[in-house]
Amino acid sequence: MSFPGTGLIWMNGKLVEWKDATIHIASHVVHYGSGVFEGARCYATPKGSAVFRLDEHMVRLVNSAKIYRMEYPLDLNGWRDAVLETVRANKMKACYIRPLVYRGYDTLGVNPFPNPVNAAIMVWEWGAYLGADALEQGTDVKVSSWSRLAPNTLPAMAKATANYANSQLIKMEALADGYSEGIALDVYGNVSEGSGQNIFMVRDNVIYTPPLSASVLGGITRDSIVTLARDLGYTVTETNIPREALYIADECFFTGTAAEVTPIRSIDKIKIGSGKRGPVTAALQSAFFAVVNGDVPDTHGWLTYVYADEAHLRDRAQASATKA
Ligand code: PPE
Repeated sequence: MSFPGTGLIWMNGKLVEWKDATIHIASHVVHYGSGVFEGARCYATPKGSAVFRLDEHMVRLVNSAKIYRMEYPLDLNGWRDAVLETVRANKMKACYIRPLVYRGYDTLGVNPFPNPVNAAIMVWEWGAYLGADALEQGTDVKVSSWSRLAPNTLPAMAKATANYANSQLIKMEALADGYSEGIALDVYGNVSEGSGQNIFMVRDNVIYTPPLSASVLGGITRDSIVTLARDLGYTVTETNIPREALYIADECFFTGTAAEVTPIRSIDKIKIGSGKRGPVTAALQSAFFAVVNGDVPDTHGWLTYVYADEAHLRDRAQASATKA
């Protein structure tokens, strides 16, 4: 994926041309990784374009900023409106959405406080993260020699730009060794997550994923898959997973906004299950894509329609009626 280089980017409340959306090299974020961000997706549904779990993404953004003591003058409604405005301004049908809150330009030195807190929202078309083939055939990955963030070093629950230095080490090692992605363990040796995805395994029809205490990001796709799996009657358990449990699992898969639901067919050159997308993964993939593409009723109230507020309100009302 490379950028088309056109379109409008939201910067501190103004929509500016792609080429003009620049910041100064002395900005704090460039030197010290002082930024937090989000990644959400807007899908084209039969009722119009809809952002998947917009509110949950914006809550996580606000919480990431809170952890890093960044104050930005937008509340949840403000963020929601800004994202929708940016998607609309770019007339996007389906896109990836990247809001970013960062420390800007005033003074260098580790102390971030003198610098202004700025924000931007970019949208662009981003296809299948690990390739369209991977969604069907599965992908080949390795366990990384890099561990995920240790507790009390960098906060894994914050989606901070700084965390992605660790992600890049994991990803580069995997690519250099001929794999598409790496799975990092936590510092205790339990399975944590991919460089930009949560991980699940299936054994004897039970679904397992590591808990938040295993240094994982609280993925919104992860939460959606747990919910959809339970809707389908599966037992889902959040528990520490030893590395070798992955090797002998029936199925493994990644989840993430960018990666969506990607089957894993081998780990460290060990075939997982049949070495193909397994039936549970396939069922969850179908359930996930049916919801995001608007092919089934939005019973959880996960879709925010971009261009037609009526459809959005109707679906919300339906969801709360179903829950009640
Ligand atoms: N763990 C990490 C480390 C992570 O970066 C992501 C998302 C997830 C788990 C899954 O979270 P969620 O998207 O809420 O289900 N990674 C984002 C950025 C990927 C990138 O390359 O940039 C994403 O998927 O949008």
